[in-house]
Amino acid sequence: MSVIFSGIQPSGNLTLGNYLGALRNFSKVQEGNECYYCVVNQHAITVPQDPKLLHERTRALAAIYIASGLDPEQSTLFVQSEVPEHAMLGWIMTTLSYVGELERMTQYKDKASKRGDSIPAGLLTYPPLMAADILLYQTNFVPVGDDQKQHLEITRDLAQRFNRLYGDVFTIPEIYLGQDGTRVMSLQEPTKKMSKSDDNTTATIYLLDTPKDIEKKIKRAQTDSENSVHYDREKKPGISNLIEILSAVTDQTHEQVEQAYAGKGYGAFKKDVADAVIAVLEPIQQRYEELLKHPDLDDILDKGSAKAHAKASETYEKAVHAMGLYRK
Ligand code: ATP
Ligand code: LTN
Repeated sequence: MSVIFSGIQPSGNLTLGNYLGALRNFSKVQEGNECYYCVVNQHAITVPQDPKLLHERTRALAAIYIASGLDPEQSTLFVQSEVPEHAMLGWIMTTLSYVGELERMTQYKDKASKRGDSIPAGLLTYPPLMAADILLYQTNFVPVGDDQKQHLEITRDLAQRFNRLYGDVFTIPEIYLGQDGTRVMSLQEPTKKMSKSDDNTTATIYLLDTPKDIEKKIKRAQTDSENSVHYDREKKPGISNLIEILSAVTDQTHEQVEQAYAGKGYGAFKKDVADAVIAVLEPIQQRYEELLKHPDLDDILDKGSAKAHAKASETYEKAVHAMGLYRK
């Protein structure tokens, strides 16, 4: 049995990228493992958030977790800010981090470049908080999209640094990318990743988009003029992205998709991609609506916090004792 930990920020409406790159793998690995899935609201506040929206999105994300297949009996679902050890160990990890290594993170560089002269310090210290999330649970595997590789590397470095200085306290975690490490790209600029914070909403399929919107967005997705469904990330990024999406939602290889559409044009292909995406998202949307209204959701999160807290505090105590950060 392995310990699995992952988190998503309640910082916007979830996308098909979040689902195929992360969420879907969460439920695939839950059986037979000890899993913790967290709504990382303290990471979300590394950029300004509207308080009311942040509150709503926190609950909504927990409902999406369950709607997309997480079973609260098998997995511990909780909200980061309800387990204070995350921020507490986050501070310790910050003290072990070097400014230079934090400044090299591509996510930091991307997000900081959009903030002019007022770069929140939390954007820089985001990785040590993420390391704390993972290390508190003695995690073996972290299912995330491949854009998080760098953050996983620094988490491993911090764990090793701590263990070298103060003795073996933390398990060294590994990234879990799933079978193909799907990275869903923007429908409008297919060399960029599909992102929930993209201003151009036609570039992004949201998990809660209506079937009509999904159809429209896929129909308008950028392709090329060849009219041949053929996988080539470099030369045909738009079509390759759609092939990847169809492969992922129908559990086929790229080759199988290419074969099925040999001699067919983009019109028919796009229609099938849209239908396949809708077929995966509709049941998730139905369950989500039911859950959001149900009082069980808060019970699940209350129990999740208590369970997560029990494990997190055990690790935290070990860490502060190893460091001499205690009195009695
Ligand atoms: P933002 O775009 O606002 O920075 P995000 O969409 O990247 O946010 P996160 O909360 O940072 O969302 O990521 C949640 C999880 O979804 C992570 O594991 C991340 O790797 C994964 N993920 C996000 N976008 C994609 C994508 N386009 N393809 C595959 N996985 C993705
Ligand atoms: N940085 C992650 C979100 C995140 C996370 C974590 C993922 C915060 N803490 C711990 C896995 C484990 C992202 O997806 N942007």
